[in-house]
Amino acid sequence: PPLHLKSRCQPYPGSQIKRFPVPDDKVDWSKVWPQYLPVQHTDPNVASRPTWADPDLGSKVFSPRFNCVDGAVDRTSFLGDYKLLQNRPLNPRGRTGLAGRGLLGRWGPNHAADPIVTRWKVDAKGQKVSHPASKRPVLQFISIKRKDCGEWAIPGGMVDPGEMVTLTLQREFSEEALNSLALPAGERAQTHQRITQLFKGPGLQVYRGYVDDPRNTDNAWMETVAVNFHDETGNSVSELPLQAGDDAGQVTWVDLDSAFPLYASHSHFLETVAKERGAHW
Ligand code: RP5
Ligand code: MG
Ligand code: MG
Repeated sequence: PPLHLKSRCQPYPGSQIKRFPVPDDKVDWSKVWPQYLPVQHTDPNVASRPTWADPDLGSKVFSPRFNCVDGAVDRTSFLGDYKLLQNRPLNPRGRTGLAGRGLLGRWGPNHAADPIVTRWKVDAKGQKVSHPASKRPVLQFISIKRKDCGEWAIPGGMVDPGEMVTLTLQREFSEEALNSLALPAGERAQTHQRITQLFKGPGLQVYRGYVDDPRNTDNAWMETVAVNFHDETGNSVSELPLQAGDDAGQVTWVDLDSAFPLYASHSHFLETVAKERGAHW
């Protein structure tokens, strides 16, 4: 499993706040560490109670049922039951140096979905391109450049309350890689049709679990389901009118390669795609 590294990044994203430094051997909660004094931080935007965020713990209007599907909000973790310390959910992967929710809306797990749309890389004659080092054919995936941090990433996003993950995968891909939210109604319908074809199959689930996301805190963390939608001939996906939208600043096809730096633990998901399909990594 990916290391708990980005979850300890300095400074905390969207702020100047320095996390309490956590050395590798103190990540695990089972290591007794009385000196540990995480910085408390909940982003002002999260605290202002947008629809996607929980109220503060301790607020009279908020009695979450942790480790349960709580109304429309899934508060269960793919890692099994998480512990609570003084009523706050504890990050199952360990200490991050920051308490509170930071930039995340939910206490405990924040569920996302990551659509990995792939095709084979081909030359001008339409022949598959093999990597000179590994001699394996190269896969390409549709990647977005995140506006928040400028890093390349899978065009994933949060599962809305009550939403089926299959829908989140298609919706986030449409919003971030096809800019569906900004398209005129006619074009939007056309895009929807095209994309429904691609996403109607089950896809290949390559990951389900914790994400080593820089926004993670001791009490709030990202989890995801990453699914690969592969177009063997490449014909239909190559025609998609790529246009960055919502939290994406750019969108393009990127070669799968272990050396290409990606957001959070996205590289780990792509490695599984490459291995499963016998591609270069
Ligand atoms: C990552 O954050 C997930 O893997 C997913 O790609 C993304 C969801 O957050 P937003 O893109 O909505 O910020 O942890
Ligand atoms: Mg999004
Ligand atoms: Mg997103």
